[in-house]
Amino acid sequence: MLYPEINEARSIIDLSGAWNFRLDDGKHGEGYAESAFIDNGTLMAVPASYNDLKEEPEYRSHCGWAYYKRTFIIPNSLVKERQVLRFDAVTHYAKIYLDGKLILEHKGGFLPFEIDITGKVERGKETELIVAVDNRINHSTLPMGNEEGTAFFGSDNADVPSVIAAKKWRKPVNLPNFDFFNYAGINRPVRIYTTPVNYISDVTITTEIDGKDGLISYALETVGEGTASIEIKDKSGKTVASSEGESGKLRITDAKFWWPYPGEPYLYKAVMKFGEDTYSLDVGIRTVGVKGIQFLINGKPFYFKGFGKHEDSAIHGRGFDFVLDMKDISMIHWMGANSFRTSHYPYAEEMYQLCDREGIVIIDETPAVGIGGTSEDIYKIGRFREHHEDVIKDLIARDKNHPSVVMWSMGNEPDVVTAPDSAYDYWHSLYLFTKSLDPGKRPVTFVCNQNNYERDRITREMDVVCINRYYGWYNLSGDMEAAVYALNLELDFWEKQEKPVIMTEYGADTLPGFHLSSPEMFSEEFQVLYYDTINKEFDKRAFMIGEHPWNFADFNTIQGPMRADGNRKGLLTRDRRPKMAAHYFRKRWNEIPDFDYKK
Ligand code: E8X
Repeated sequence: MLYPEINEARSIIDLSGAWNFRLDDGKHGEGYAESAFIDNGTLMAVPASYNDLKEEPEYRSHCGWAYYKRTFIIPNSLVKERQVLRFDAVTHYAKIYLDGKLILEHKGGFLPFEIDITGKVERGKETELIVAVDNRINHSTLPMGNEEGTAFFGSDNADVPSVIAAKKWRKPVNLPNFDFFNYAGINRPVRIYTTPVNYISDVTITTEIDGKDGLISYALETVGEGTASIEIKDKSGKTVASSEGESGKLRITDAKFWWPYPGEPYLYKAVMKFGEDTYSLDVGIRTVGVKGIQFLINGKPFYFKGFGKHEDSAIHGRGFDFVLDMKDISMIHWMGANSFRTSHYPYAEEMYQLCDREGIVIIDETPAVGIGGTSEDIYKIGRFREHHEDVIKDLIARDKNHPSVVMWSMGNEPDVVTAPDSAYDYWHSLYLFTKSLDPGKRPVTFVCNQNNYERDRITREMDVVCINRYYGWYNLSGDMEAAVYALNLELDFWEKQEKPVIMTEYGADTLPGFHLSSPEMFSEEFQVLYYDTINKEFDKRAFMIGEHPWNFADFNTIQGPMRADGNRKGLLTRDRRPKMAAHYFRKRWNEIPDFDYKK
């Protein structure tokens, strides 16, 4: 799916701003109801989560529908163009109404969806747009919510009978089986974009390296009449290759390749034409792959230095915040990092575009988090497989052309030990499905939670083993001597698997400004001790090819007995101020090379 762009053939109408808004009051039946706007509600910012933008508690505790409304008009100058209404992300379920008529529904809160509205709006008339948004989570959604009382992070603590946390005796509540606040709303931009009636509907670009030359394979999908062509321009605007036709392979002699920062993330511009239409795309010539226990970028062994992140900030919630993304890129560079995982859902497209330009490597993750949380076999009682496949299809369709994306993560911390065989069947088939969809043939993984690694049959089958371990925090708490012992027992196991391993999460909740002469949990000194102790163990293992502390920054969660104003494992505070551990990693990572760190 192409990201909207303005050029000589295409235009954009941005629908950001203050929309009419109200939470469903539960008195008008399921879903959208005209009555939702009996009064004109309040005003709500788009794009943003609605949860932190008002002061009444129901904005954070709401479970169910919310309604947004605004009008728009198509300028006369555009009425002859093809007009498309695009939502970059509406969390989690959306119903779209044009002048009161349901025209589109979409499940999934982190990927774009769109509808051609050409001819659906009257010339010169204000058209009413209503977006109904449902924030409910359960065993059919990704991320997953508990459906009864089985708890994760205090949504219903262990000594409370599950029936109390169930929905029987009160109006439904969301029970997230994941550790981030269930921010909801129109979280990313809404736009109407136009194209000529004969247009380019999709582009697929893959790249290879042949000695000093780069090879760019391209395939256009088009609608209507026209002839297709492509030009590849270098940074100076000089055309270095061109071709006619809707597909082909172009050789760039003496090419400049895309390298992670501090290497040069060189980008060419592919300019495609079809009839009156034109579309351009940044192209980074690079290769990725796994060889033995190494992850190769451009044939060289890469070491992942970075983080698990969140799209999370005060006020905005999970709402798109380009300024914050720019700040995060700056902090990533400042810490000498080279990568991050889009934990635990696809991020806004603009962040991937920034990473293409800034040379930051991305592990691109689906919203499949929280799969489990029951004593039963979640793969038998859950209702999420079809949606999971849809999400993977849409994720690859959206992000397949980014040089910064080097690996797909099918999900985070699913339960793979309660029912190991059905877990294996689920994830192995999904792994093959994901591999089949990516024209770029990127490695595929999922992220495994702390478990009985000998009982877990599936993690070891991934292209790269990605594990989250909290020895010294959630278990063997504060006892770093025992943590090192237990960690090494497990690393001995992974050594035998002969796969590259990334520690995709490890960390310690840390209260900024809490200092102790003798490091103990929650102090800044302990966070440094924890990381320095564990990193020393990684440095002894050639197959450990990456370290991603959890988390880049503090972030908001549901309330619970282990969350003091959210999750505090950040190297940075929520407003991006460095704790001691950020300074520790800045020193460490600026001394570790991106390539050939492990001989
Ligand atoms: C944590 C992280 C959480 O924030 C992340 O979304 C997924 C969790 C660790 C689970 N991984 O809690 O800070 C470890 C459980 C071990 C018992």
